[in-house]
Amino acid sequence: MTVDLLLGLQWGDEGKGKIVDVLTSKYDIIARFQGGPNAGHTLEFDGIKHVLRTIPSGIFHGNNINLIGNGVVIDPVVFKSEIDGLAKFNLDLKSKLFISRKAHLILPTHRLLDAASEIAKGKGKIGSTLKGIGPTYMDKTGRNGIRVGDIELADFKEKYRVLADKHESMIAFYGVELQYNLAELEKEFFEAIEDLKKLDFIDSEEYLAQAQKAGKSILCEGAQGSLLDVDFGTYPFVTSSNTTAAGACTGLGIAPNKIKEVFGIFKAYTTRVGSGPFPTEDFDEAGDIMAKVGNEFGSVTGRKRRCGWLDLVALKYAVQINGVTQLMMMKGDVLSGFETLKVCTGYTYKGEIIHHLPFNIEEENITPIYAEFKGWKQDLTGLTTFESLPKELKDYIEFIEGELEVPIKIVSVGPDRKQTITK
Ligand code: 2SA
Ligand code: MG
Repeated sequence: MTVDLLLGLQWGDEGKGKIVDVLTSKYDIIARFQGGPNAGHTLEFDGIKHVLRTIPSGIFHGNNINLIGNGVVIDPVVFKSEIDGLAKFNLDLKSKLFISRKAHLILPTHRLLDAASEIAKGKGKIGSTLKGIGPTYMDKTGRNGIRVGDIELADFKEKYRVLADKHESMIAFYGVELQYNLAELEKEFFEAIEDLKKLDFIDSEEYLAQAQKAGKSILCEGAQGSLLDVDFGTYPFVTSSNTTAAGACTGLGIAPNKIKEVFGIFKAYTTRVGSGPFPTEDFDEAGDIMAKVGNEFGSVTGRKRRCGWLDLVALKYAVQINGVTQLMMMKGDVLSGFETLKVCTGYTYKGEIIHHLPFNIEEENITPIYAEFKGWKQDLTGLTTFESLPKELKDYIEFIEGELEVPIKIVSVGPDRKQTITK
């Protein structure tokens, strides 16, 4: 029996989808524990590129079970399009994919509320993916939410009506201009609910408890990144769930002492999409090169990602909060060609040198302190062994491991499953 956990250590888009995909053959169950269709996990294999939103990244592998936990929020409409998109792969979804009855549903009006809230915030907007994530988690913690299990109950439509009507009055309260046809959105929603019902709803915490007793291995799959955690991220520019290790316990009902390995995924540089502080953001050529070579465009919204150098202060914080036991460095290949690489090892903050993330980070009050490294020219995308990596990259890796005090076990040098170097 093993329960391991995989999560992103930065602001999302670290390449979790690829690593889960590489690791899945080792696990019986892959379980998503938080977030919703604001995630976009990109998998590439056999020349095919596929983006998953709510469905765990183990879906393409053999016989493993994929589970959507209670901590996830599900938009039936997005989910339906995800299922439709998988049709060409001929997967037996009914036997491979289960949904927790306790997962909350994203209603069409949650999406509208998300949009209204962002418009009302104006310049201070979060840069939400507008998938209704925030309003759905608000209803969950406010004890007003509708859960997947409610679909099976006789009063589901009434519950829906009460909540949707309340949302409509809240949208009106925002007083912003928003064009929508609720009747159409609701038609689409209830059609998608019928599709959702074709899959099995389960009491997933019980299922996972039994699976552990039966000796099955479980990989918990995180979405977004640690710095978007609602408690520990760069609040309020965060998502509305716990993206850190604790989220796996509450989002699946797995006890903390059952979790063994915590795989922390990070990019060899840093990206962020949406608003909010990003101390090492590079507004010059380097940032542009990273965006271009790394193809840094959001898989959900298509937005260009902000890019910059690796921030070891932020990374150390994420390693600490999550109890990371193994690191995986993604997109090392994107850094090929730079004369010099920079790594942030501290900040100057209000005239002092600090080595932690302060409560109030704003671009104006924080200046990164950088260590510099010699770059390499070699193209890495065809390399298959750690020994064959350029010396400069090995030095870069060694420095990061020394600072974080956790070994880097995997170095990814391209999007394909095959472009994964194990150390
Ligand atoms: P929301 O939609 O309300 O949760 O947005 C709040 C903030 O969180 C950011 N956000 C993200 N940033 C990067 N990647 C995200 N998803 C990844 C992807 C998936 C992943 O799109 O590929 O790596 O798991 C994601 N989701 C939310 C958003 O930009 C706002 O700043
Ligand atoms: Mg992504």
